Amino acid sequence: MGKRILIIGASGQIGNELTMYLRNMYGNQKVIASDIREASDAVMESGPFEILDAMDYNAIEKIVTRYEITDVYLMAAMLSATAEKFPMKGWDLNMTSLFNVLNLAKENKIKKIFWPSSIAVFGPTTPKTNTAQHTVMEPSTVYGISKQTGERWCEYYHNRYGVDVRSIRYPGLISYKTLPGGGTTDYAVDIYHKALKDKSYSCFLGAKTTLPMMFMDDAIRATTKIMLAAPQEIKIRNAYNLAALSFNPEELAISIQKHIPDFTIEYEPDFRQAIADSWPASIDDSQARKDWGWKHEVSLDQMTEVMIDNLK
Ligand code: AKB
Repeated sequence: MGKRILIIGASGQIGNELTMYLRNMYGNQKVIASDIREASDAVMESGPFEILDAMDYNAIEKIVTRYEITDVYLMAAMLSATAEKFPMKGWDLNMTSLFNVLNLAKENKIKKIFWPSSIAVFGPTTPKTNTAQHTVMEPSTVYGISKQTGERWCEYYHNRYGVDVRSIRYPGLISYKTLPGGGTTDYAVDIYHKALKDKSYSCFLGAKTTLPMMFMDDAIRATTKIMLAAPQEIKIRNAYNLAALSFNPEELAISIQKHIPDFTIEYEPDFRQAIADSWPASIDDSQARKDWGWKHEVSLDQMTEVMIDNLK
């Protein structure tokens, strides 16, 4: 039997683009999109879609059986800023959805899982620059705690039950197709929309807040690459560090000013500043590069050009 994929969280920032990319790779009917709400027109019109609550094990199991799913990409999650407002809801969603797919794999109902982790697994005591794969990890946000715990469970299910689960620690992701929702790195998407609309942006992070970031095309490439790798190449079964860019709001504004010279930015840090301050500024992803050949392609200025051209 060939590969049949279920994307849980296909309406979100990553899920939307991942669905279209995988449909292109494997064929529209082989990639079942699902979410608690309807997805973009592109996703809804190009292949199967199911309304699905990631917290409902029985509902996921039914879809897995009906479509004979082999691989699940679990992209549903509550991100860092929203989870600080709703800590228990964030914890419940992020953990229950993960256990649902891990248990499906444990019971041999699916073969392979992709589950995204995040740079949020690191915390204020983690070395800030070139943060290593193995280092101090004391996350201070609910989202970070859920991702770090999730990583431990992924490794446990792999070691104990042989579950083929693969994960990467996404940095902030930037795309023009779908808006992010509820993250601390969302400013780096928002800024492009406001630059084109108003020529000014009020940033909720300070000018010098450097964070690891990545253009969505690179993130999708990394996601599909790790899933295509031979099992023996995946040496880390919690989650791989993954890096591309590191910049702060001031540097991003300068990149935008190359296209919109009268663009201005001001800084009004809010509660998200403390979250950003607890995360690394740059990431050492040499292990991902060595184990499964990860390589980013898009620079800051290239990303700005694509963002502005497409949002215009
Ligand atoms: C967030 O800001 O919460 C996410 C992330 C870094 O995982 N974009």
